[in-house]
Amino acid sequence: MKAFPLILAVFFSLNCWSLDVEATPFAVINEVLYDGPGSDADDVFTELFGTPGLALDGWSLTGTNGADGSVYRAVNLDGGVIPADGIFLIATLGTALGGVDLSANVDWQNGPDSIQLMDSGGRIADALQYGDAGGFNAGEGLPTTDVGAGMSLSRDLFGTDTDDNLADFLVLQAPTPGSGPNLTTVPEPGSLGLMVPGLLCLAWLSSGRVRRRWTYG
Ligand SMILES: [Ca+2]
Ligand SMILES: [Ca+2]
Ligand SMILES: [Ca+2]
Repeated sequence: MKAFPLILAVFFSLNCWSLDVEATPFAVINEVLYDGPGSDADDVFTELFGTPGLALDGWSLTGTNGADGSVYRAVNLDGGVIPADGIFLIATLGTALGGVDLSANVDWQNGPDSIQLMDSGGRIADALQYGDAGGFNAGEGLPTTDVGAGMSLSRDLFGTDTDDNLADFLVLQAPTPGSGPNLTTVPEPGSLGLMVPGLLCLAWLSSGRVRRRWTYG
């Protein structure tokens, strides 16, 4: 490949990346374990993924009952701050887990139920429906799997959020509280892999339809 097109592609790829990282501060539900192998309380956890330094004052997590659509619990996140690695770990008081950022009752009902992340303005920043509750589904897109004891539901290594729970959440047999999933390989882009997103980014920027990758809801 000629050097100039490659340099151009890299330039616009990096430009796209800088748009991503400069996007509005955000937080999403990243990983949830709600059904422990024994009693749930010592195993369960909920991870948020978000912008480092984002203060969670006024934010909350709510659990919605898939049987009737009622909110059965609200967990106040006041005082929480998304740490440098972007992963905010919440576990119950007395948990066996280390590295907990906030102790709260995140022993959510075993599904089908849902969890909503509410921002400081009372808007739904993100939502996860696990198991199909039919007319009482309160997640995003299609519900993801209702997993068995000891397994978790997690976004990918990049916290990708397409607002479709079924597409976005993986079932982890080995949960990763406080860190990203143990994906062993992350494909490295070749020159074509850089060229294509670079050109797409150029077309995207030219169209004037700049949309942030991370949006609430
Ligand atoms: Ca539970
Ligand atoms: Ca979302
Ligand atoms: Ca994790």
